[in-house]
Amino acid sequence: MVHPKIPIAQQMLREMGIDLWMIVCSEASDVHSPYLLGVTCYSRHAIIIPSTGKSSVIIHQMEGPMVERQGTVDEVVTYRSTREFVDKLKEVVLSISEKPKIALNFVENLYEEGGDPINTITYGDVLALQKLFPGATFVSAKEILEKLTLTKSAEEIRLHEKAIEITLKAMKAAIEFIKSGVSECEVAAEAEYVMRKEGAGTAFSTIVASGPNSADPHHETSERKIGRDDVVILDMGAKYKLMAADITWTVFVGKNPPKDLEKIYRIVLDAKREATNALRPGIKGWEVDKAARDVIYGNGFSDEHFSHGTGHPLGLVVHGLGPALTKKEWSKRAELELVPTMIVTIEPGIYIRGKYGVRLEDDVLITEDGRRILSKTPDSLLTIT
Ligand SMILES: [Mn+2]
Repeated sequence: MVHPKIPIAQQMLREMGIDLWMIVCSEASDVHSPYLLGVTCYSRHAIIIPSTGKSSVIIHQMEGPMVERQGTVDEVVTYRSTREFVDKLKEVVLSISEKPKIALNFVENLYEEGGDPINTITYGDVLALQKLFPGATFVSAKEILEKLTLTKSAEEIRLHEKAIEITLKAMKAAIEFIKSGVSECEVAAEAEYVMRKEGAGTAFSTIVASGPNSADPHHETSERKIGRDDVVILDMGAKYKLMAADITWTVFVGKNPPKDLEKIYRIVLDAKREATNALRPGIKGWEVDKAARDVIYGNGFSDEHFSHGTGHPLGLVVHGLGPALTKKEWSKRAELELVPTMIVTIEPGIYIRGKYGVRLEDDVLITEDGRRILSKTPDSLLTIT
C-alpha cells in the first residue's frame, strides 16, 4: 500500500502550485526517506512525489528489492551507475514538467524561523540539481513536512507508545545497574542494550550525567565513575520504527539526599505538573513554558538555573517541528499553537553550576480536549543504596 501520507502531500502540492516534491539523499541523511520508504537506505536515492500521478524512487539496484517489498511508493526505478542515476532522475523529473517547480527539504530563514530537522538537503545536492534542471525553480518543502509529521496517525501514536514503553524498561534497567564505582558510559550502555534487545534503536545518544556533570543539561556521557552522594540525570529515548521517545529521570546515589536537593526535586516536579496541566489544543508554546517557569521563578530560581525551554514536539527526530515550548523572547516558534495528536515533551530543570542539576521529562499526547500523559517520572527522588 502506498504510504498513507503521500496523497496528503500531493493534495498540498496541488494547492501550493508545486509540480513535485523531491527528497534526495545518501547515507540515510534525511529521516523523511525511511519515513516514506518504510526502510532505511544508504545509497544515493531520490524520492519523487508529483502533484498528480505516480510516486517513485530512483535507487541503487542493491537496495531496490527491499524498497519494493515495502510497497510504499508506486514505482521503484533502479540504477547501477552514477551516470544511470542522473539519466533516470532527469527522465522522471522532466516527464512531470519541462520547467518544474520543485519542493526540497530545506528551510528559508533558518536562523530566524528554526526548523532544523527538515533542513537536510546539502549545498552540494542543490548545486547538482540546479545544473541538471536549469529551467527549474526550487522552493522549501517545510509546510508539507510540518503537515505530515507534526500530527500523528493512530498507528504512529501506537509506535511512539511502544518507544516510550521500551525507554521506561531501559531506564529501570540502567537505574538498577547504578552503583558506586560504575561509569556513566557503562550505565548508558546498559540502557541502550535493553533498547536494542527490544527491537528499537536510540533516538539520540543516551545522557548519563553524574555529580557536577548533572549541572550541564546536555552533558556528553563520559567515563566518570559514579560515586556516593552523586546526583545522576538519565536522559534517554528509544526509537521504534522511526518514532521517538525522550524521557529524563533524576536519581540520587546514597541514603541521605541533601535537603536542598529534595526541595529542588519537588520544585521541578511542581513545574512539570503545572506545564502538563496547561497542555491543550490552542494553547501557545510560550504559555505552557510560562506555567513551568512561574513555579521556578516563584521559588527564587532564574533563567540562569533553568536555561532551556520547557519542552518540544517529538517528531521523526527528537526535537521535532512545530511549537517550541519556550519563552517568546527565545524563539519565534513559541507563538505557535498546540494541536491534537501532537506529542510534546515536558522537561523543566534546575541546574546549580559546579554542584548538580535536576531535570524531569515526560512525553505527553495532545488530545481533542486536553492531554494524555504517556510517560511519568517518579513522584519523589529515587535513592540508590
Ligand atoms: Mn527532550
